[in-house]
Amino acid sequence: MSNPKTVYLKDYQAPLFSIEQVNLQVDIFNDYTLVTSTLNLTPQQANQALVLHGVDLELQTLHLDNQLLSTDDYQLQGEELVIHNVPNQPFSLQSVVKIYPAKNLALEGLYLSKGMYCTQCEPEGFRKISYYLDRPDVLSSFTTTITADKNQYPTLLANGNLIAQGDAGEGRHFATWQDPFKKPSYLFAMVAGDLACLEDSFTTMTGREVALKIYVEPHDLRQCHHAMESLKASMRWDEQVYGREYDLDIFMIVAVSHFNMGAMENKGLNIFNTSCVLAHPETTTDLGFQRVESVVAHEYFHNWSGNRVTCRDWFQLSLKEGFTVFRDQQFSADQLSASVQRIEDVAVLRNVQFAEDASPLAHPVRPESFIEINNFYTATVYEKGAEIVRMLHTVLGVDAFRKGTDLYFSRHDGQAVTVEDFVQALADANQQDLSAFMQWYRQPCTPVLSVNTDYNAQAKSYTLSISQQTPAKEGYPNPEYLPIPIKLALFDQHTGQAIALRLQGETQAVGKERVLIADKSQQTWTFVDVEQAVVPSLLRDFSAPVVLDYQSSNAELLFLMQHDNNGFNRWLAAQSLYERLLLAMIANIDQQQEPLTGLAMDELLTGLAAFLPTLAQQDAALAAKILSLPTENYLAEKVAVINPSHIAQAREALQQAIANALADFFRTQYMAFTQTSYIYNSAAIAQRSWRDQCLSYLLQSTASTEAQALAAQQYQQADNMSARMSALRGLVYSQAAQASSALADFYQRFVDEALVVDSWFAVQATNAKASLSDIEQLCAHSAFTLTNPNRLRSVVAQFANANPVLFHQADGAGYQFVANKIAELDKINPQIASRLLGAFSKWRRLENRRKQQAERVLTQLAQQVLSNDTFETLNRLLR
Ligand code: 0A1
Ligand code: ZN
Repeated sequence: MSNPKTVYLKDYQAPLFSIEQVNLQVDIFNDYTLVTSTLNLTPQQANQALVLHGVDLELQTLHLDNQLLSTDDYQLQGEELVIHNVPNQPFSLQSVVKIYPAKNLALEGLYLSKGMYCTQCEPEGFRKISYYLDRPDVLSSFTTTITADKNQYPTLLANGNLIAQGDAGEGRHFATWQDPFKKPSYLFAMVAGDLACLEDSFTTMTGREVALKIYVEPHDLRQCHHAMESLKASMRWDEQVYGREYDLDIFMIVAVSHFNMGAMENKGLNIFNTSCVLAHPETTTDLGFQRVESVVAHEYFHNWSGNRVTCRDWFQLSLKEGFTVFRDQQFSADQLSASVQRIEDVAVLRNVQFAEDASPLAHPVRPESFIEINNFYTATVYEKGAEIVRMLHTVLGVDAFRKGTDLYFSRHDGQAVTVEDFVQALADANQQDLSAFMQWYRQPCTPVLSVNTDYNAQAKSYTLSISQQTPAKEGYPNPEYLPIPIKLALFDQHTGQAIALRLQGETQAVGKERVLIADKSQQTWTFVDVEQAVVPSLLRDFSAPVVLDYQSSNAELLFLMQHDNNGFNRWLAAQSLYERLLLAMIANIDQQQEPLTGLAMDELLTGLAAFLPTLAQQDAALAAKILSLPTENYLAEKVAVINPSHIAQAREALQQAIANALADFFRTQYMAFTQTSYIYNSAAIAQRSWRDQCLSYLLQSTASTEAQALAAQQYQQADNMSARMSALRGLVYSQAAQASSALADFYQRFVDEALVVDSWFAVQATNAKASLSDIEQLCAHSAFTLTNPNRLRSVVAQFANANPVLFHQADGAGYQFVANKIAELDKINPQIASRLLGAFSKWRRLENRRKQQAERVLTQLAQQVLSNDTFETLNRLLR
């Protein structure tokens, strides 16, 4: 295959032309669409050729200042249109191109989703609609006119305000939209369809009325209310917390069934995956409701962090994504439970991002090169990027951080900027030097923070010795020391209370929680007036994205699980204890011994029995989280050589030990669940998650037959998806006799609800007790298709990422199955195909037999003709 081109951050050059105005005329016909674009261009330097991007466009005509150009006047070279002789003053360029949206299965540019026309332009999709300077630092004013058949496509939408509409003859009509804000092409959007609409309005903090509209297929109209409430809550929250007011008179969301990601923040016209808009108690679990809330907020927040202030180039992607994820995490923390939110966010970080950072796919939050930018919409850019912003927030404090973001937004409004500009604005607003934090954007890998403690009873002093080390990586042989904020408290072992904290040299104590900043190879801090031995609570709320290496005793961890007043750290203590036990069990299984029980297990079980009853009463959601064991993927990062079946065995053994020790407790708690009808609020959600956790443990206990009967009953009586789904999952995962009839019933009941059918596929694809032929059968089901990303993911991605035992079966058949799907999919949707390869990111650390199988399958795949997306990811995996 031809060698794809690598793009480097260091080669950045400002654009040679600016585009003041874009006028788009989009004429939709059944077999094709005609796009006429008129650009007003201004050269920024004399005598430069104009090079526009364009992909899969059939050029019809090209006019420069109203003069028709001949094929001698321009060249079409690969993905570029080059015009050598252009005026040295402002000029206009009109192109007419023909495109074929119905054939566009990659879902970038203009495409059809269930008969509805929609667009996805980030990052480089606009070039599939029209010739353009398709880069984020070219900002322009867009006017868009769409013309289409009136009956088939009564709804015609684009960015900004509707300025004209009417009849276009021959049963056609048109609508013209004008966006008053300059924007890069990646924020362009348009829609043509037959859609129903939920309308509402919002009055901004200065009293302006904004029309809110959510467009969906008519069948889905009853499932839009939660998204609308989430939108209004986000708009209010951004005013209150960041002082950000919405800027247009209309804000629209359109839900589409075929979408590569979660959603897209196009100016004034967000386009969403249906999975991130639709929610109804009968079809959506509590987690699904929360996902809608956070994605609606995320896209809305982009209006300022991303749209008003955008990225200079795609290397700066985390400028908008890291900051916006941080903002949506803050928002979600303010809606339900802050500690549960932080637990969930950190779980993703540790399970997904840490794994990426330790794999051949590792890259800095601001990458330095890429072949295909679509491969860099990663957990590192999003989640680690959000952690960097969170550290800056922690170090500055709430008010100083707000001063910083105010300056950032006012200084750079209407500009395309860099990560440096962001950090500099936070620094300038507070006269602080934050430049050391820039290194977090520049180097990959997760730092390890090692802590040693020493209590001197005579001096009543307590010393923390802290060192840091970031693993080296190809291209990054000498990682620098990073500023690592460590939020901590010290708990008196006898009273269980946090003590006042005075560092040596200070005249008085400063609070009971403090932030130390470790920024050297090795540092010590000594606290004085420490009357009794203490237990340290370190890295509270996960104050930095690091691996904490602190050899606490089991007793200390149990103490923190019970006494820490930071809910997140109670969870972290539980995770550390489970991790310690599980790693010992895995090592035993690796050596063909019994997993292990012994003293540590007894300590854990006694500890859980002692404090769970109270915790379940006080904070059921936290209790449910504390009982969730580290995932297989997380544990795989902690062993030198991975045997996925041993990891699963150990986890199952620990689950069973807890289940049997506390079976009576779980049964009583399950039976005490009293909710009658479904409501969506923090307390009700907490109760449901606790019920589900109790049921799931009961199903693992020796009383599983009884538990299966309870699950079957819960399934039948459920009036909401949370209850129904947890019961169905329990039946399937525990191989209950009732599982197959429940699955059949579920499918029949929800056959018309695509998102629920996705979850029906997912439960089966993640069943560790299934066989590979069961999974193959799911792909043979009439409802399965490769052309809908949600459906595809519900089987293939779920299988590859969340069914480790089957995916990693020792004969390599699981790998082969996924590789075959990737090869097939790569011809249809390269973005998603490339993403699926992430399931192989640990292949080099697998035990020998599996490693050889994985290598064989990946090398075979590399022999094929591949897209740039898949080529790049596969090369990084094999390199
Ligand atoms: N900016 C969006 C994510 C997104 C990226 C690419 C897409 O298509 C290729 C779609 C959406 C977000 O952060 O929500
Ligand atoms: Zn985003």
